[in-house]
Amino acid sequence: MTPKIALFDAPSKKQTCNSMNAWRGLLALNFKNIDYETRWVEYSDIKPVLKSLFVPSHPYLPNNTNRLRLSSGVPPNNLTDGDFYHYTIPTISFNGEYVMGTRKVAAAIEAVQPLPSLHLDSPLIDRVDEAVDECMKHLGAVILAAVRYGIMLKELEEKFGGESGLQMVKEPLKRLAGFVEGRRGLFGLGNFPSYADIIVVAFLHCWTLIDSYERIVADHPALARLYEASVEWVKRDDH
Ligand SMILES: N[C@@H](CCC(=O)N[C@@H](CS)C(=O)NCC(=O)O)C(=O)O
Repeated sequence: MTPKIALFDAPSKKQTCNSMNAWRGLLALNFKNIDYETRWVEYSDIKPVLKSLFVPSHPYLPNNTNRLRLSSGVPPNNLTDGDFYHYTIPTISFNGEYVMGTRKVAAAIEAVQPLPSLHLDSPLIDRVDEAVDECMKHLGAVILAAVRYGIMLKELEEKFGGESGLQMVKEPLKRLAGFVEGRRGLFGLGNFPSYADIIVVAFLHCWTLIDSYERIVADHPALARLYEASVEWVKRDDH
């Protein structure tokens, strides 16, 4: 029998999953139809809660730190302790063990139940991850404003004007769509889904949370088709 897994996640205002990183873990669990329960932890409590559970700490860079530092002229290898999260979500626990970090969580889920496979050895994963990171460099703060404070993208645009993050994200978004366009099937690897698709779907799903999904996929029907094909994995998001 599959052991019961707990997924540590930070809740949106509606007590549903809103973090793109946590969604990767959640989608992997849903994809494999593995039972789990969510442990909600507010962002400010991630470190104290995981520390109190003796989760081994690990220095994780927030998704796009290296690229942000490069674009601001700060060498990426000049990182200080403060640049890292030492406790992050997603974290999962099963059989009394804790696993933290998106890739390690995916590997642990794959080990718990190997089929259907996430195809974690696919080189597509790094390429997709990199394109999503690039998008999040421009759009991450917008998602955060919406899910944490309920301020929607349209409101931000009306209030502050300026060049929309959506304009700046055109190139990496095109790259992302390129990974699924023109394949034999709906998915990055063709006819069967893999973790690379989960990374894309987690990203796209964040945009449904802030009512801007249509704007993100407008020019990229292949991304819309991937999201629609993945709708079963997206259903469970709140327990
Ligand atoms: N690179 C990490 C990034 C995970 C991450 O950035 N998680 C955020 C939430 S989306 C987090 O836990 N932040 C810790 C905090 O806000 O204290 C991974 O792959 O797991």
